[in-house]
Amino acid sequence: MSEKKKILITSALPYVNNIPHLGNIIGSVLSADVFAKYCRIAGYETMFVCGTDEYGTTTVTKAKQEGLSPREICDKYHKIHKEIYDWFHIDFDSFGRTSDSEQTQIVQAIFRRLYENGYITEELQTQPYCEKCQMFLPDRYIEGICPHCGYEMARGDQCENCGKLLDPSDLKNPHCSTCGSTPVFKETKHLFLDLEKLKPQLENWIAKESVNWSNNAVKVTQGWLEQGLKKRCITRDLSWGVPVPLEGFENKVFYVWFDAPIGYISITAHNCREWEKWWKDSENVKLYQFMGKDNIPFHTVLFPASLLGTGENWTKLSVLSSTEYLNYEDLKFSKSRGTGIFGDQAKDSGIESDLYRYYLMRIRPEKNDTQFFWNDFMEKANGEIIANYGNLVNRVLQFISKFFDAQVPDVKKGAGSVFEATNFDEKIQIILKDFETVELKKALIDILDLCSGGNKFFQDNEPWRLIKENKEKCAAVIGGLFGFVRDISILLYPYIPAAVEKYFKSINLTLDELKIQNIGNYEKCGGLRVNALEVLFKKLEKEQVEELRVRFSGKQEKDENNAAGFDKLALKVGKIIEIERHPKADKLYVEKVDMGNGEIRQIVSGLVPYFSEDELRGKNVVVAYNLKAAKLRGVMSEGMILAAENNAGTVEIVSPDCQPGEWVVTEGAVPNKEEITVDDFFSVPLEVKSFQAEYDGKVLIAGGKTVKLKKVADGKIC
Ligand code: B3M
Ligand code: ZN
Repeated sequence: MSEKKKILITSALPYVNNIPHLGNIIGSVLSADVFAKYCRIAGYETMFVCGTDEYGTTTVTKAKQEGLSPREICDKYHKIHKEIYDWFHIDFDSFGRTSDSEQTQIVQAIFRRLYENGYITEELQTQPYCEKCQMFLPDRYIEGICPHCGYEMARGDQCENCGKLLDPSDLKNPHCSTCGSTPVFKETKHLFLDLEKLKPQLENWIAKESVNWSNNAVKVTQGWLEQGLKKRCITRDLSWGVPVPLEGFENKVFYVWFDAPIGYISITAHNCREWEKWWKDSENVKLYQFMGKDNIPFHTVLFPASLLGTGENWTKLSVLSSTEYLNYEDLKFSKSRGTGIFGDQAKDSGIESDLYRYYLMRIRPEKNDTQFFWNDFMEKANGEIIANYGNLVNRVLQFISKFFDAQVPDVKKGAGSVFEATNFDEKIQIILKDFETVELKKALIDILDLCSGGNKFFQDNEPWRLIKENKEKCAAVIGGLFGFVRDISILLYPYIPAAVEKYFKSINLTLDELKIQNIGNYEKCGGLRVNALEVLFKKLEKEQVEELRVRFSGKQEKDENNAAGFDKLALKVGKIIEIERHPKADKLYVEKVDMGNGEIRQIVSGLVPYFSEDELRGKNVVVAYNLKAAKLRGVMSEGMILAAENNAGTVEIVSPDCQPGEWVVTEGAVPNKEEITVDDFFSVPLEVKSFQAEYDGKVLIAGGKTVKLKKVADGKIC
């Protein structure tokens, strides 16, 4: 993988005040763990660091809510995090906390260097102050309209929609996210990291390193640079944080995103006296960082800028592996709504962690958002890892127990062996390359693909027949398969460590043998004794999965009632083919809409104030299809065209990207055949959230694709 010998791996530090859900887990800790496990068995000197991100306003708020001190809340949740990761078999070399004393020392030391080197400036800043809440509003606590993309709920620190970094004063129409009132802007003294001055160094560094970053990381970073690097405020009016070691700043702490990435360093230092051999040796250490996409710019711009500015030899990001989002049964994970599975619930679900690990890695959201579906989970767990790998292990070991006295025949690689039949050597090279380039989902798929070849070989060679006809040949077939399965197991270890450890135990190999370099080396195999095999995995049962799906699908009753609401509707995609002004009404158009399957409908709509005829002609629209036809100012209208509108009065036609004639539904819903009235229609609340059309938290789908808006981020549809 690298000229560099030492591999340093970090996964984004989870905020301490939340219980992580499966989406958080796949996004950073699990992906990083799979890679770390690979690095260890590949013989690299490896350090895998993570911990809880404990400072900042959210912690203070959470502590208030639970009637505890910030310290107590951190103690409580740190423990919960740790237990969850232990259950998932995440093996950190160091799992720490950003509130440890090493953090204060190292953050302050880095700050002092930046200060001495002239990269820190002091400025009077006008900052939003909420008079009702009586506090300066931290960036995340102020919401408003993003000046770049118009997203309505952009936070003061960053726009979730376009990813741009913001300053609270950039927001249009700002308001306090706690009480909703409009803040006043007051003066207060703050420290800034001078990114402008660091720009040449930073750009140089990015140009050199970004070749190893995932696509979304390169894009996000480029966006930042294009936006221009401005001075960035690194202090806050708060007491829960790393104190600012400068006169006049006694009541302030460092901004949590200034200190959090330094947490990787301090957490290493907390558990390892020689931490500098990891963090101050950029020549010999290669740093891999895993995170969800919303964390990218902090790792590609801010953190490196802080390190570069010290002028010291800090180890900096080399390979960045970021993920998109994981959704849950078409919904977003939501603690408050009880939607989705959270780490503690996975632990209590009765399903082994290996199966979660397998499924999550199998659907890892690498290029697009992906979805956790219970049925898919069951199909992939039972049908892939259990039916393919589990099955081959069983067949081979049982055969050896039964026909070879539980003693493994010699493993030979030559002609006629499973190795030849599956093109083993070549495939192994591909898989190792997948690992080295952190293509963790692809590696998994490639391993299972190779494994299927082993099953096919078993089947084709009919050892149950051979054992009677040609024992010697049978021994060769089975010996080869034994070696093959052992190697597949080594490769699968990073994904399903518990099962592979059980397997190693049953073939009487120690875990020291679990090494990539042993692949292809079968000296120790022939003659091994095979124990009775423990069950590697428990299959998922239909009833069990159904029960869990119901248990974790959020507020059931509410969903069912509301589902009846959506069931009233029949929404269909059409395309406007002709449009003219209503002869008698200023605000109305009369459109001819192609509804697919040769059907043309005439619809009257009140869109004149918002769109020109040219803007609408040829456009896809969603039509309320089962609406009772009615005359509007004397012209017959057979349906209604759906538009979205936000609070600011922006109107946008809902325009799915698919063929006319497609139904617009939520997962599992069936269009209604009965006619409905306009009142019925308006009683079903359709909304836009984060640019997606939704009904009660479920996204609308047309032609297999989520229905998305471009201008209206949040609002109503009618
Ligand atoms: N705690 C954000 C998050 O958990 C933040 C990451 C810090 S990484 C240094 O998504
Ligand atoms: Zn934006």
